[in-house]
Amino acid sequence: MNDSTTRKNSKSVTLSEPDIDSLADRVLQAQDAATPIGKLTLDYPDMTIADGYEVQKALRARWVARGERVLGFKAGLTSRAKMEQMGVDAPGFGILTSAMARPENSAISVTDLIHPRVEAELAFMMKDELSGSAVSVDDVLAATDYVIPALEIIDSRFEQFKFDLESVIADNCSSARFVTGGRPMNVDQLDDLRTLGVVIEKNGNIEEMAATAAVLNHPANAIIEIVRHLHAHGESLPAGSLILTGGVTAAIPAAAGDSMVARYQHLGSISVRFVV
Ligand code: 0L1
Ligand code: MG
Repeated sequence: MNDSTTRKNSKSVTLSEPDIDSLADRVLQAQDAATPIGKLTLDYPDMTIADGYEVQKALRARWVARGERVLGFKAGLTSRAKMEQMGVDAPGFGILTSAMARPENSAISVTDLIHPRVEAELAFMMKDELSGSAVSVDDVLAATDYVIPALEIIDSRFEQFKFDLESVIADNCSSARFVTGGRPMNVDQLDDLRTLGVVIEKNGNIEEMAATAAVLNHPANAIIEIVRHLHAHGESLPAGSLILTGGVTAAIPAAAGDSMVARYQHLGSISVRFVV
């Protein structure tokens, strides 16, 4: 095992509290000012994934202190296309807050963003709490109220969208905005959550297409990973959480003037447009 693998796998928190606070302030400032920064490992080369989650936790405390409500969680980097696009080999998890939610068909301002990209995802609304390290796909489906199409607008705060897992986790896995829409459905109304086709159009042209199995072979697996992650941090997944399970394809860059539509088999379509 080389040094970098050892570092990436490390579950130990190595940063001091003042360093965690200072990195959370650095990321928050970059998010609020829409100004890119260098990846955090340039200054903290020994930073671990556990450190990244500590910075994310400090970021969450800052959002909550200014009145944002935690609405749920996101899993990112859950499809092969996304992992290859970003050059990482494991999923990451983040928090969804009320400040990130936008209405369906809304105009998203790019002025508050650095270099937005769009991902089409399957979102789950949970009706029951899930906890522990041994949750199954059936457990996830039984605890799901409904599934619904979602578009996530990600916006890495790192220059040129270049980062490592430690840094991107500290940046809440690039979360920026998200939209849910289309037709919500109960899971028992759908034959198989793995075989739902998704076609993504940008400015009227088909840009990407995939089936929902692209996400960890079954999008419920993303929720299993989130529950395990929360369990490892002494938390559970509360009832009422919205979960974004990850982009089914590589993320698509967006600029002012662009419109995006994702069409989902059985679940309708969802769209956003981008303005200055
Ligand atoms: O939601 C995502 O898959 C994004 C995770 C972070 C990596 C990225 O910014 O592409
Ligand atoms: Mg995503």
